[in-house]
Amino acid sequence: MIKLFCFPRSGNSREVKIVLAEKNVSYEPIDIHADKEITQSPEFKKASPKGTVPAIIDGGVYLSEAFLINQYLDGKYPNPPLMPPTKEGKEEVVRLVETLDRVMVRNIGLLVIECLLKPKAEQREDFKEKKRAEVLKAFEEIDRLVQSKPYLCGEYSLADAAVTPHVAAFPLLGLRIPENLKNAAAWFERIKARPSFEQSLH
Ligand SMILES: N[C@@H](CCC(=O)N[C@@H](CS)C(=O)NCC(=O)O)C(=O)O
Repeated sequence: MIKLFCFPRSGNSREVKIVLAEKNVSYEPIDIHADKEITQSPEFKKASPKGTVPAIIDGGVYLSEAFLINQYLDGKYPNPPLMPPTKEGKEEVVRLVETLDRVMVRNIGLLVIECLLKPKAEQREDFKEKKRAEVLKAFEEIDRLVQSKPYLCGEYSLADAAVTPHVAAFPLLGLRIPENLKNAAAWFERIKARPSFEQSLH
């Protein structure tokens, strides 16, 4: 069975949990915060040389980075497919995930640190406002993408899985989907209605 190194509140780990749920693949979650020795183990270090989660061990395969893991899973468990069938379609998903990671997901990560991990007295309000504005700017692109299709690249794909946990964290970060972005709001309702949303919570 696949071993997934993770911790319950890790958004990046949830990206992988979503894909495992979509594909109905069972796995053994290993909470790296449950025991300090886990991160010191040769197994974890081999799976995740940078020490980040998610990371997996699947037989002889050791892999980290959420999107790389998800591409691996999509190849190994092709049903249901979470990548478009054509080369151009696949390239579009990869490009979009890379772009959204740069312009949105990283800024959400910085907001998590600033809003949730720092003591209140050390939090910089101006920094939070700047990052919130950058996230919402990027969100306009999501609204545009789902204007005429149900999901970011047409059918539900790894691109949707890649951003779901980070959008789900909005309320914790003083963010909400702006009312004028009705397409994006409807897209996120569709995402939340998928069983993988609840199944990936823990
Ligand atoms: N680009 C990586 C980011 C992984 C990452 O930053 N994970 C966080 C948890 S959400 C982590 O492991 N933080 C602990 C650390 O950096 O030591 C991915 O997509 O997997």
